[in-house]
Amino acid sequence: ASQFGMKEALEKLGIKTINEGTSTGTNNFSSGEILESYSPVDGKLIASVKMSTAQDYEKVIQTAAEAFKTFRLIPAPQRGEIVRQFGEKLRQNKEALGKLVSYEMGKSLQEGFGEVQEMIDICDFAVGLSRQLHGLTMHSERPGHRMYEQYHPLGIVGIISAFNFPVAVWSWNTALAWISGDVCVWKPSEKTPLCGIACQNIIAQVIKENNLPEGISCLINGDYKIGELMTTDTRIPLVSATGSTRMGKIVAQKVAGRLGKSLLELGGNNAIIVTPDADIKMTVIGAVFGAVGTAGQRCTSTRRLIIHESIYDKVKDAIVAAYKQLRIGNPLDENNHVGPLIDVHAVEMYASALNKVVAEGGKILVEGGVLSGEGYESGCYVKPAIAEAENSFEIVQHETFAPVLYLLKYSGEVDNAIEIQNGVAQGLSSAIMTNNLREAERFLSVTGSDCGIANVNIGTSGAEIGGAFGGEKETGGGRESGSDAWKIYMRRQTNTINYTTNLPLAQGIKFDL
Ligand code: UN1
Repeated sequence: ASQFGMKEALEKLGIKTINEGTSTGTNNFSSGEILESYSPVDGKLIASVKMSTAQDYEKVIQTAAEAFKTFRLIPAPQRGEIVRQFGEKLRQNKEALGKLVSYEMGKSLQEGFGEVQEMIDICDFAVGLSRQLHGLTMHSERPGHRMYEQYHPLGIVGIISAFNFPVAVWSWNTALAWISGDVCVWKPSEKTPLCGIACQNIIAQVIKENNLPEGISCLINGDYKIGELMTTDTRIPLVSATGSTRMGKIVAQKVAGRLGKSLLELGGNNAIIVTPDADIKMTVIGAVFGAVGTAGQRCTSTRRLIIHESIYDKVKDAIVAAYKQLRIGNPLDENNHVGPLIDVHAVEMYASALNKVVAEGGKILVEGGVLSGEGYESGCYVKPAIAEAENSFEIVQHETFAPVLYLLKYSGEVDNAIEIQNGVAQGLSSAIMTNNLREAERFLSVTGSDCGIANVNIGTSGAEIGGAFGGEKETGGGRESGSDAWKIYMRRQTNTINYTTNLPLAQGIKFDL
């Protein structure tokens, strides 16, 4: 792991050969088995992590619960100051952490840095928000009464995150949870445990420097079984989970079974509608980055292009030509556009999707394939592929976490394209490329896109942190990050205060003693 100053990056982030996977800020409790983290970039072992046992988990939850008792008493703007310091530390560690993200997960170095930038951005957002956690005041129907609502801290927030955004998604949750007065327990993906260790090391410094209670930020590492402890634990009022729809359905049912709250960010099947009025140059950039960025492993990746028949061939030719320019290889080398998939299992899913689309009658326009030879030793590098398909194909209805783009054709009005776009089980992100105001407004209207994110003249991925992030239908319905997403991290209380010497009842009810 000596390439591109990786050794220095790991040192700066406090990554050792064997790391403690169970941590409550500065103390470690790990007593489980060893989890090895191999890089999809070169197939080499980066470092190992001691996983958490059920007993370790119990210690973590007790420490978190203890920390909550004092952390909730710290005024919100002072909690904001902690998040501000965390953002500063992220700025100082941006290069190292971005590199680790790129090396452990496989996304391009630029995207690794971009992910850390998202963390910094959410910290800035949360700092301002820490002075604005306000509810409303209402007019009471009774004289001499006042009504208002306030938001109180919720408690322990459980965070289950995915490999594809191994650091940012955690920070979207923690930055808001911390200013809200909550404490967090994080289970990172087993595929990117070192990113979890690195983040925990950074926040642990902030916690220590501020003499804050142990347990504001806790880390557990392990497989789904350790995650399951969180979903069934009544001491965790909110579980925020990012990952597949399959995983989300299990988490949702477990958490709902105890009437807990869950925040779900699940699969997408995101499309760009390309209308006759689209700017073709912009369409190509948006579609190609959307489809091959992060090697197609964003939940917001572009999976389908829905192109009007009148410009179909033109758009198809331009996109196919752009794919010929793509350089696939080591993501730490900034000359490359596309890095590896996360592991060989993901490669199998990719290959099987390509077989399926052909079996269902699709036509391959840009051939896929697994790359081998020098620089591709990890076996995780694949060629981004394009297939002509029908929206009704089983495989098109399915989210394949890989760079496979389906071209679909529509005719007539934009409504027909919207129908195709909405005709999937998922509802995360969507976009339209058009210079026609009527089409754009139609797409954004009540009969338009049914997704949580609907963009005009930009692609489906790359959301800014200022907006609420999430989607409908099988995407799970949760909203993270900006806007008023903070509200789920707090409990709302309605207060009615009587400042008279009488006790009138609401709804005019008389009750004389
Ligand atoms: C995800 O893929 O889980 O919109 C999150 C984007 C990023 C976040 C993606 N800001 O592409």
